Amino acid sequence: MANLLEGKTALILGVANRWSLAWAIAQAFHREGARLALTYQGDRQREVVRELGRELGALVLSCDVTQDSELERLAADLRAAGGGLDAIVHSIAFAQREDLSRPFLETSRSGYLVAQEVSASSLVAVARALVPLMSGGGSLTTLTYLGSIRVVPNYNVMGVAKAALEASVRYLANELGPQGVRVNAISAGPVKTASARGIKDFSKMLEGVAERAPLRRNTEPGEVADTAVFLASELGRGVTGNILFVDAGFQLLGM
Ligand code: 0WE
Repeated sequence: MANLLEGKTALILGVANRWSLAWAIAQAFHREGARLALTYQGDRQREVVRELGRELGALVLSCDVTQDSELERLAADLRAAGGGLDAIVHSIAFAQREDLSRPFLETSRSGYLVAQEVSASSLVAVARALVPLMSGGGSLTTLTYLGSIRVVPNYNVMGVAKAALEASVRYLANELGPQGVRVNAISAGPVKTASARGIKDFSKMLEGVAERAPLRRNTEPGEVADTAVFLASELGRGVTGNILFVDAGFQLLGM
């Protein structure tokens, strides 16, 4: 594998730190010759992501994906920096911590809406603002999880948001296909990122998956990243509206 993304420009949303799946994807895109822009959210992440961006010669911009005005500014900044986009990776999710521990039945209206806004609605907003930069077609990829289609203890409101995200992938793929823009999701097995920190029994979950998954191990960030490369590259040209499992085979188990 070499230079599968030569000559392409990619935008990656959702790098928080070195453990982020978005960072593994950024490194793989860089390895394959892509020109990169990264976005981060909020002052707390600015210095970390600027430093990471420096390592890959990436343009680093701030963007809160719940604000259309920020997405419009991002689109304008990218146009100013030289125009086109060939690939977008959306690797963003959030639910209130208490909604990932108490019973799903106790999810508040506001907690439900926050999870939907940040984790699902943002994909549509990103597509609306940034697909206009994909004049030569392109690829939009998001990250999802098995909890969208099966009950995973405590995933709760995030499972509902990921279900909406996956349905959004299909509707966007259908509408954007005619302009050569493909839309897909990668359903990654659990990975110990900052998002997983503090989730009750997460280490036990990882052990349980590694024991039972057909490949008898957990998912590595680099495997998710290489699948994102495939989807963004010409190799993925026939794939749209799909949810690709990169999970050591765990999803196929019934018992
Ligand atoms: O999508 C995710 C993580 C989503 C997530 C995690 C947090 C923790 C900190 C969204 N919002 C927050 N908000 C916080 O305040 N995953 C696929 C990882 C994950 O999270 C889980 C999992 C798995 C797997 C939560 C409960 C059960 C399983």
